[in-house]
Amino acid sequence: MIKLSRRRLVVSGLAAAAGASGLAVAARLAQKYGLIPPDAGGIYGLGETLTYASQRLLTSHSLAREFPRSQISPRPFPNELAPLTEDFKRLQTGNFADWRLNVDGMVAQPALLSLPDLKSYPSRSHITELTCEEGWSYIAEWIGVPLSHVLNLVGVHPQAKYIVYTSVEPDTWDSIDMADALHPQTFLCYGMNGSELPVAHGGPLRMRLPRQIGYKNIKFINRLTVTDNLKGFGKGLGSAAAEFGYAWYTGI
Ligand SMILES: Nc1nc2c(c(=O)[nH]1)N[C@H]1C(S)=C(S)[C@@H](COP(=O)(O)O)O[C@H]1N2
Ligand SMILES: [Mo]
Repeated sequence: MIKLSRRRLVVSGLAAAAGASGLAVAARLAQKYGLIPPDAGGIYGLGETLTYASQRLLTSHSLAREFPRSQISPRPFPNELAPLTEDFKRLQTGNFADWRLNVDGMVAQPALLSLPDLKSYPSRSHITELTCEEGWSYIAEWIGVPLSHVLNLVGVHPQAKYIVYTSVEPDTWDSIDMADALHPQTFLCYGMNGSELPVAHGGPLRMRLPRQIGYKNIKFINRLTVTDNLKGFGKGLGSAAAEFGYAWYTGI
């Protein structure tokens, strides 16, 4: 409901700005201001564009809701897991001492970061809800390092527009724009409810992005690639999920 009325507001706002009416005008303006998501196209592309554009224009600085400690769900549940790879099991057996996060792409200093490296940076936490598109959700305290901290360390090129994050799980990757990447609640998350992040929830490291829906919160990430263009990744739609028809942008 809220999304619909926001969308209408933006459409009429953009159309009014152009002194004309109609979705095509809004779409042209969205394009002009860089508000086209990578999976736009086809029949539903316009809707995706307007959702993304309206969120970016109207809620670009807002925070996901945070909850008091008393609201933390007693039994957070992980969703179903694909079998973990042999490589991952080996790392797990070694308590992730040999695990590294590979940071590459449009950065001044590519980096291979260990878990102790990540934990040596200023840690932050928030108590937020993880919402699955299938209709369930739970609240947990998430602990990690803001993605912005790591991006500042490696020195992101000014032309960069997206961060692609890849899981050890085969064919599992996603991306976010710089607004979400630099958002204060976007974490490289290594802890949950006062403990290490359990493997079932994506340990040793997951993306935690409370402004977007569950499936953007990729588990077991081991690579971040900074880029100005998503065309070279998979089918160019910005995520593995988008290749199956899920929206790339899922702002909540
Ligand atoms: N690597 C990986 N990450 C993933 C998934 C997955 O299957 N594999 N599922 C996603 C979906 S659909 C949801 S709702 C959340 C669930 O997070 P949880 O298992 O920690 O509750 O993880 C997301 N991240
Ligand atoms: Mo999900």
